[in-house]
Amino acid sequence: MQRFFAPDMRTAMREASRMLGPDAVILSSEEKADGVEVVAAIDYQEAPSVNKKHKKDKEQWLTDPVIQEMRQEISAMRNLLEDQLIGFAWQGVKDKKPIYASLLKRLYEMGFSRSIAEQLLSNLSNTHDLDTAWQEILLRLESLVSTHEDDFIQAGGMVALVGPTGVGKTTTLAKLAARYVIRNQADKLGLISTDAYRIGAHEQLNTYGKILGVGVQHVESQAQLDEQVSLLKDKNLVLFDTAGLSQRDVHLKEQIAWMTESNWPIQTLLVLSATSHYQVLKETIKAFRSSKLAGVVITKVDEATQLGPILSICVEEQLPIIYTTDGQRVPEDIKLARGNSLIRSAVEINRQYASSCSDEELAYVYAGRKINATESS
Ligand SMILES: Nc1nc2c(ncn2[C@@H]2O[C@H](COP(=O)(O)OP(=O)(O)O)[C@@H](O)[C@H]2O)c(=O)[nH]1
Ligand SMILES: [Mg+2]
Repeated sequence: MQRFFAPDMRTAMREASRMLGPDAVILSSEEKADGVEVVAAIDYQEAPSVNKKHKKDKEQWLTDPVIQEMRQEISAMRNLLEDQLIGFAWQGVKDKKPIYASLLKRLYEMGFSRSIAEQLLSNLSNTHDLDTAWQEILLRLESLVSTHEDDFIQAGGMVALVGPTGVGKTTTLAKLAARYVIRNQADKLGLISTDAYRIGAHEQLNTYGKILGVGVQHVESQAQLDEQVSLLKDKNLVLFDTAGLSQRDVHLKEQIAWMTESNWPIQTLLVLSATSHYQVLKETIKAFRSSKLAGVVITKVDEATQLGPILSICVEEQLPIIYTTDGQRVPEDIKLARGNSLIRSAVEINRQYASSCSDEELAYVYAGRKINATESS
């Protein structure tokens, strides 16, 4: 630490900088009768300890019971105020734009995410008649939902079904295999399973294979996969069944890598259950994105109480829907996905289950806040 005296501040600082270097810090300055006195230093160590002291004081202060009680009260007041504002905002929409509010309510009740509902409602050409506006929304929805024109597997190639456990991958694979065999020769189809983890997985697929007269190869490593695929080179279509591990499972990545990092042009279809919640679907897609998804198969449409979540996610993630399944029967319960029939089902399912959102729930969804698991975005 050093003192510098100069006729003015600028000269004092220049002098401090000349003597102590560019890292010099001014600690204090004092006006004197005939100039300025500056105290400067380098590597000044006091600042961190001052910060430490402040931090300690703050910690003590925060644990003070009186302060804690005040914090809780402020937080409760804030929540109350927010609740009221959210309620006012929704009430305002209902008063000013009743048709818009009714349409939004319908879309939320069907399980559509906030962003899709807003997209569907923006710049409607008719907002005076509920039914006309609703028809326009359904047409818009149909144009947003992307599907595949042809029967995906009939083009041949290598197609793997991936997705979480229990969504219906093996059953769907059996349905697809049967669909293929009905229209083509059984000896042009190959079946490979990479599901080495679940007890009974082999038997399940072997049984379907036997019924169809198609052999099933089970592989447990990338090398075995390469070997088996090369043995099936004369097949027109090779379908891969995969283990449905949890989307957080490390084995999943390994198994996806066998296919995506192999030299074979394997296309993947992500199998998603229509009964899953929006957030689960979102997380699943994130986990399987690396497998370069060609599209989605939606299963268990027969068990779903809403189709909004799955349709929203497919639109948001720009994933075409290839097939839908609506039952356990092999091979009957599988269809080519079609936008208009999916939307008809979504409306019908909503009518059947008549899930109804309370005004409070709607107000929260409208505000983009979660009241409970009903919000999707
Ligand atoms: N209701 C219904 N059940 C299905 C459908 N698809 C598959 N399942 C059933 O879901 C369960 C799990 O199917 P599975 O194919 O083993 O799933 P994986 O673990 O993904 O291979 C089985 O009981 C299937 O019969 C469907 O579209 N609707
Ligand atoms: Mg399976």
